Amino acid sequence: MLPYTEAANPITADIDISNPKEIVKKLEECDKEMFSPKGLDKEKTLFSEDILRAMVKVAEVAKKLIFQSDSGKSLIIMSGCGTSGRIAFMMARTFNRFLKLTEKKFAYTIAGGDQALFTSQEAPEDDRETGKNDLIKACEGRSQILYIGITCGLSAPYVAGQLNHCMENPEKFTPVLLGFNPVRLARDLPIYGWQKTFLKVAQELELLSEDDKAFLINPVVMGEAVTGSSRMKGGSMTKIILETIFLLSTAASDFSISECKKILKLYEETCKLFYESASNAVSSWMSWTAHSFNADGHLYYVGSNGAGVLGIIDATECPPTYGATLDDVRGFICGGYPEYENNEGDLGQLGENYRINSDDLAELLGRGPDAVKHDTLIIVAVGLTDPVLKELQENKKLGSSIKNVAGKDVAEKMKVGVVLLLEKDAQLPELPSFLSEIFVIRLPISDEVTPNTACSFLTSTGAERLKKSLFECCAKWFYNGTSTGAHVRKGKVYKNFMVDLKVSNQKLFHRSIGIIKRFSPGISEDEARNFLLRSIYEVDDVDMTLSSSSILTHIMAAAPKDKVVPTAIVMANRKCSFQESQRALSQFRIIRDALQKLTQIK
Ligand code: S6P
Repeated sequence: MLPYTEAANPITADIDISNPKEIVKKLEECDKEMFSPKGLDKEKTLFSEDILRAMVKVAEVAKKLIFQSDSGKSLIIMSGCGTSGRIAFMMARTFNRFLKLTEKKFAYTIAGGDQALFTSQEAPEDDRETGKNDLIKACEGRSQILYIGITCGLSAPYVAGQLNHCMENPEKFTPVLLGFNPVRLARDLPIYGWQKTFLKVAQELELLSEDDKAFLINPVVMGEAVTGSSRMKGGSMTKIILETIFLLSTAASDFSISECKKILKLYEETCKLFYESASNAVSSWMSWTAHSFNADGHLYYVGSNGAGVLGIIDATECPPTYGATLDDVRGFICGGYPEYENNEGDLGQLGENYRINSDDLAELLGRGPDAVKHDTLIIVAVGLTDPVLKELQENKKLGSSIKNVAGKDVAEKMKVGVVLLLEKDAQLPELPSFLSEIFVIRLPISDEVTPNTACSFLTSTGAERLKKSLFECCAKWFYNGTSTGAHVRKGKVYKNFMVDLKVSNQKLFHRSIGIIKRFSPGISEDEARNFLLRSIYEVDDVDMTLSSSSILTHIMAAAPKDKVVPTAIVMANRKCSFQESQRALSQFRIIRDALQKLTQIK
């Protein structure tokens, strides 16, 4: 059986031929599965007793570590690869800010280091030794550690190395595994230079969890809207679970399963309200962005605080998910690096794509109206005091540069708009007239669902923090929906698979074989692997030397190449040579059109 996180979701089987409104509807249905997946009687899901119990236990451990008297020695560290690592970073940032302690209590590690917060770094995901070393370094000087390893697929070797290190040092670490597959579906494939697989590590941890020496939080959330794209539900669920745990540990004097459930129910309600009030906004921005992409334009996001961070995260995920260029989608935050608060500080010297300040966006727009006329800019503001609104209202650097490109009375100009996330009764702020579109998303819609009323066990600052977190989720759903839908509309997705993926780590190597098999009727897994190798090495025969080389060798050969998987699919379907397949594909600009025409898949 395929792990749930790698399975195609029937809800989005025809997302590639859906219109924007239909796409949003499908995304909504998929997101709702986080809270109430259907037909899963035998699996643990978010509201299962075991999951809630584990969350409460972890919150108790966290609370002890944060507030105990020798607290200088304790640390809560979260870690992961790709989106999982980015959410780990965001949670550390959020709760360090919330606690305002002189000594930071929350930390993160991410495979590939801080560069991975801005550009995708897939290969380090497979490196369990570096995972272990990163953890050791991050924990220097601390003797009591709550470690939360996040891997949606229960598969990342980087996280396996860290979990294993925790289990070897139980006097120092309490390990937690957070992901979205049952243990039996954890990855059981060799990890380079190691005798253990992820499955083995997860089973050891499961055993320890029977005595509360480790914890397992792994509700099933069903397949992603775009198969395997764990930046979506996986990332959202990670954020929701971690925020719930840390709100309990930092802002509730007393808590049990019932309080945990109340917070989660607010997220569920927010998801429902978001789609009720934001579907039009998402489908409109999705269409405009697709229009930009088709004219070789770009999508920019700008926001502040958590909404700014999430815009940058969403942008960073587009190259690995959709083969987008680093410039296609970019995110910016008011205040830049000092606001971002990542471990390694300002990385702007690494290049254009590491410049994240809203002033950098202002400079980019300074190239003039003609240079950006095909682009789309979305300003996301949370509440009336959001600094990004000030930028606009007071005509600061960003505001005046936007006015310069969007305020002109010409037929073709940059599409600029604001998405305002406001409380139910908040008045609409005054905004400059050159902003062509203003969407308002109001939460909560009914009074019963405010954090203060539904979660009266939280301190008032805790309830405020929860409110911000709920708004942030809306911002995440908004960004994810817009960028996913725009890439779908651009023809990047075939059925609900991103077929033109980069074969740049073990997970993606195996996913590629699965995709080739699925779209090449009648071939076996071995044959699919063979076609993949033929495509990677640009040959028509795979000899023994090639076929027995390590997966690492294959990945290194494949990573710099384009259209590896589509080429293999066309070879398999048309029983043709590598050259013929490449020639056939080169007739098409859009991969989805190519596969529709060149294969027999219905
Ligand atoms: C996001 C994308 C990747 C994953 C990364 C870690 O859509 O799928 O960046 O975040 O591969 O995956 P996992 O399963 O260990 O969380």
